[in-house]
Amino acid sequence: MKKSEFPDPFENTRESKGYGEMDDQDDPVTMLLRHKDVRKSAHNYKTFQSGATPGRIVIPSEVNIRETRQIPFEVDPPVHGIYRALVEPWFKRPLQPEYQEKLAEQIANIVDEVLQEDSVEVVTDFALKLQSRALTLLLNTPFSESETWISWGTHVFRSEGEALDGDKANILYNYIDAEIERASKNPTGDMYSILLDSEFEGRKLTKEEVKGVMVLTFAGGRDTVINAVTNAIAYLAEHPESLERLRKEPEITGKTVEEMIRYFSPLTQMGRVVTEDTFVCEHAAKADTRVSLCWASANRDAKVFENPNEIVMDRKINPHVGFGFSHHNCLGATHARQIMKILLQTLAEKVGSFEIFDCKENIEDLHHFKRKVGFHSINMKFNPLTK
Ligand code: HEM
Ligand code: EMZ
Repeated sequence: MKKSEFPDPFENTRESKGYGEMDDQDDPVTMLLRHKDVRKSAHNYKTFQSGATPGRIVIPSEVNIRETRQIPFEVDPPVHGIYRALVEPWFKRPLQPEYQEKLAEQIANIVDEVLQEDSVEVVTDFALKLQSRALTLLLNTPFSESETWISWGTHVFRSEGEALDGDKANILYNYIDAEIERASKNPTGDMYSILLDSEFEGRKLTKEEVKGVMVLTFAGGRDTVINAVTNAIAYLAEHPESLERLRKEPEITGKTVEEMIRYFSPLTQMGRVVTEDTFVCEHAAKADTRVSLCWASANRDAKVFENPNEIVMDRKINPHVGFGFSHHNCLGATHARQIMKILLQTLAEKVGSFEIFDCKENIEDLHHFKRKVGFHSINMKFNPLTK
């Protein structure tokens, strides 16, 4: 099997039953696997809520390592909409040309750096660096902060071999607390200062609310972006004809980004807490149990996507749910899409070919399902394009 192939572990169960079951720290999860059910349930916040105990909708559950409610992620309508409207303009800044120019410069620099190397470990020396540096643009903080974030590794709550790491989480919380104190004493134009100055129903946001937005911004956009970047590079390494196509038909780049997000589905699933006894796929789901919206499975549903297990670079109709669906759809998607688009353009412009030496796959263990979501490491060489 190719290194850049990501098999669909959900196919049989999705087609035969529509739901899967997994255990997670003695709080089991019923996983919704079909595109239609995932979209319908994402919309139905009254029965499937996000605003449960902080951390519970995440799989693996973060209730033991987190008390701060992530905003607007762990809030339901109608209050969700008020918070969301507050932060949305900030998250749309990646649409501005100046933002894109700075991002393009960062990406060009990092590609130029790896073109000099005989061997590059893409996860740490490329994707993590790129994600951290780009985040300084989203937060509007000094570039030098990215050095600190790089030192935290690829996930802010998890370490390799340990599903949840409380000590690691505390590093992030302490850092954010200190940044909020700094910004409240000496406001700048950064995200902390802007949030501290925002109004929610006639009062200023509290520090705890600001922390809730910031924890989410650090956690939600980290391994997802790292996996999207790494997997895209692995794919182009094994499909030189696709890299060539991006050079010849740059106008398809936006569609290719969407298709890669569908195929790789960097966020496998997200949970909801059931508020009343109900049924999913004729299966009883009791109040106060969890269901999950399995984006990764929905994105391979053959009822919706022709050739679901292939990357069709210019797929015309692509209603993927890789960035979620309905009111909680990904706020970071504007930023993530720009990263991916500029990355593909830059690679097409500067890289002639890649050679993969070896890799260690990152396989999520979802009880009955084992899902490849990315790589722990992948060593390769980037060869320059010679004109
Ligand atoms: C929500 C995926 C990057 C911030 C979501 C959701 C998904 C998702 C599936 C929906 C969660 C739900 O319904 O419960 C992804 C993927 C990414 C990515 C695949 C990269 C390829 C980012 C980045 C940021 C971010 C870069 C910010 C730095 C958020 C936030 C929400 C969210 C704030 C919650 C929105 C709300 O509740 O209204 N993301 N995400 N994400 N994501 Fe992302
Ligand atoms: C949470 C989540 C957000 C969670 C939209 O997804 O991403 C996960 O990686 C984090 O662990 O805390 O932020």
